[in-house]
Amino acid sequence: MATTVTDLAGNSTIVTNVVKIDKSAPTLSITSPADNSTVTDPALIISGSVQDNTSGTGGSARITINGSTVTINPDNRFSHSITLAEGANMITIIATDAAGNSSTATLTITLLSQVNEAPVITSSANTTATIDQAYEYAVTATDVNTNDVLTYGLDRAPVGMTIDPNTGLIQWTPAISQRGSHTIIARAQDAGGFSEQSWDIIVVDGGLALDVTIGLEPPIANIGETVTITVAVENAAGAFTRSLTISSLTMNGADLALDASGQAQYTVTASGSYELIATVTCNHIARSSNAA
Ligand SMILES: [Ca+2]
Ligand SMILES: [Ca+2]
Repeated sequence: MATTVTDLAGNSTIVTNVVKIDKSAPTLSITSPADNSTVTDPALIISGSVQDNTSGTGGSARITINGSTVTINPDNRFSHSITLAEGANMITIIATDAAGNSSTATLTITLLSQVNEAPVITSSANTTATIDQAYEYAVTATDVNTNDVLTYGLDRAPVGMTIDPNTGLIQWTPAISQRGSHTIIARAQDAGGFSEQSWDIIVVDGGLALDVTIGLEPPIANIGETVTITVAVENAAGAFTRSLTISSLTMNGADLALDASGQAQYTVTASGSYELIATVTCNHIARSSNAA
């Protein structure tokens, strides 16, 4: 900028004055904490650094955090402690230089509850189980007090069901006598309390329905002829037993011995019709089949 100065006598001189205009905002960086952090301690230290194009520590910048002025160290770093309220806290850090240029950083930091609150079960239970097959369900829970150690238990459970107190893993192999509905109540707890989850498990038979058929060879026989009777079993789960009775006008439910392959021989001694009843018992289902 050049200015001409003239006195009353008309003498003049030119005065030169150089004015630098600072248009650069300070560079503000936050080292800690990370934005959107969740913390458990209400005392929070905010640290970072500031650079400006003007000379000196931090250039000519000054820092405020939520309106409070913060000291800038000779290495351009700053560190400032604030006290958080429970829940979400908005923190505004502003660096402003002498020319009024500013940079702003904002942080949202969430302070967790300081009260020891009970854990909350968040998992969904498996609601079906099969006789003789392993049922598993891992109960999982969350706790607002992030460092709490949780333990798990069963407040109501069928015979044989267990839960790992440390992991929450429920294990059970339903017995045949446990077919049907069972109500389970699991809990997750710590020193702050507990929460429960209740659900029903339906225990069903596995696999396909048992199928029993009686075969006759020949299907029609003359007196004195021997008939081979075969009791065939399909879809039995595991071991099974089978038995056979024969009835006629003159005979009321005589046993016919079956061999290991389910066959019996019967020699016809009188004319008429015969009723054969095969009974099959297996681990899961007992059912009869008739053939005349
Ligand atoms: Ca500047
Ligand atoms: Ca807790």
